[in-house]
Amino acid sequence: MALQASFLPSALSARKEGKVACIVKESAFLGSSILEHHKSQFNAPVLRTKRESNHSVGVVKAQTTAVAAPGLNQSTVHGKKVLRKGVVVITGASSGLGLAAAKALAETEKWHVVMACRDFLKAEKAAQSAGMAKENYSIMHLDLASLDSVRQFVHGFRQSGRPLDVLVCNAAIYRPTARTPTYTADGYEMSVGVNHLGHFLLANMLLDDLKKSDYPSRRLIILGSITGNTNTLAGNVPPKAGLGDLRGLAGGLDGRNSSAMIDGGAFDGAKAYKDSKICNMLTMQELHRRFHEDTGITFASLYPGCIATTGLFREHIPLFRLLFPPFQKFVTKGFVSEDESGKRLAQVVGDTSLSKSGVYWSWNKNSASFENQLSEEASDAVKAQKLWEISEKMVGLA
Ligand code: LMG
Ligand code: NDP
Ligand code: PMR
Repeated sequence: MALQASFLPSALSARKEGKVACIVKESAFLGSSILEHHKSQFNAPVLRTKRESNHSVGVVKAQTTAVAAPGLNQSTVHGKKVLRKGVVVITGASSGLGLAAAKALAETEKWHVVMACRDFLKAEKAAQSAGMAKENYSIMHLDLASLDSVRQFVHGFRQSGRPLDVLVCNAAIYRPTARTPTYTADGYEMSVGVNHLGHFLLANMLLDDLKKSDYPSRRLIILGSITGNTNTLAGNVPPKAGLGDLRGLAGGLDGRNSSAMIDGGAFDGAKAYKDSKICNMLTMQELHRRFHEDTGITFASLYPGCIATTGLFREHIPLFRLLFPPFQKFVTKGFVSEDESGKRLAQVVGDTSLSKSGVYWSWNKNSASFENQLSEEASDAVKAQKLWEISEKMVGLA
């Protein structure tokens, strides 16, 4: 992973010179009045990739030079308020929920989606096959399994000159059949390293950018899940999530000096994922406690429903992958399509009715959103603070 990360382009973006056609009507997203047929020149940043040979290791190394261009600020045209496109960064937008949300947001023409992905070509193909118009998205490289890559992403994003209005920490891996742990470039167990620690650093670094945004509603969203909440039936399917006293995390989560599991126990790939989701939900609440009042930023988490068809289950046994979707559709009735889940996440990104901070959103069977209750552990403020402090050290912020 370490090698892979350092040799991949740090930031890539498809070149775009888009024109933003705005529409007159009360926007469902943020409810601002937008002017019809007002074509605003939106000079999207052009990130040019300069490939150069790295002779010492004989591989191609990419560098990026960014040409910053100004965004379109809120202004008044013919007496009407014109809201510039919102800029939303979505991690792991190359498949599943992230892609579906990117598509839903891009289709509104009110958002420019920065798809932060580890596989540039996969993301480009995914965006194209989803029918996303070129001016509504760009792709930047981000491998959450490397903290260096996270830092490079932030640097590249800033160089692009775009403002940041919403960050969605969506990417995740799930390794239910793994018998032994694998590790990130920084030596942390992979599921927690990618799903929690990579996002923890990203969120902390990009907080400054969110603070600078002049957009009416700035948001930081982290995906949670029902399976990390032991106050539900799904959360009681073994192995159950549980962080214990965080001794494995405090010990470095490296499987050598300490356990590869947060609670210090024996490695279990499915549990590591569920643990990482508790971390995600605790982090959202800790962000809310630390920063909401001062910054006005909305911090939120959500359970989008059981999207049983996504790539998340790619490592599960074939029988599971075959039976899981009908099981969720007909037995638990918790199934949700990728399209529907994408719309749900898009609501949390931009809908005015979901602007409350510190909330874990869920949807009922009629797809109406509600504020859900987190399990005792996933809402433990003392644990959240301890998790924050240990995580800060692990990602080099403290
Ligand atoms: C653990 O296994 C692993 O040990 C761990 O390593 C990790 O991978 C973890 O969370 C991930 O999973 C847990 C899991 C493995 O075992 C169970 O969940 C045990 C219960 C399995 C029994 C399911 C009974 C469901 C009853 C439904 C009633 C039938 C209605 C039919 C409706 C069909 C609609 C067309 O489990 C698996 O990997 C899957 C094993 C498949 C069991 C086959 C059972 C046959 C029943 C067929 C009905 C379809 C329901 C499939 C349910 C699969 C989803 C769990
Ligand atoms: P997918 O596997 O379809 O999508 C996960 C995305 O994360 C992919 O784009 C993947 O990239 C990316 N990713 C994985 N590892 C890294 C990495 N190291 N760096 C950057 N990106 C990475 O899964 P889902 O769409 O189902 O999951 C999305 C989110 O939704 C997750 O947070 C998950 O926990 C949550 N969720 C999902 C549920 C479900 O039922 N599916 C239910 C509840 C929550 P690549 O395409 O290159 O593999
Ligand atoms: Mg679960 C009762 C409702 C329900 C819901 C909403 C889910 C969601 N699951 C439910 C029930 C059950 N599941 C039951 C009764 C069983 C035993 C048969 C069961 C089993 C099961 C397995 C083996 N479920 C799973 C797995 C997985 O491997 C998935 C997982 O844990 O991924 C971490 C999973 C899931 N069930 C869900 C959801 C949303 C998932 C996966 C996604 C996630 O949490 O991100």
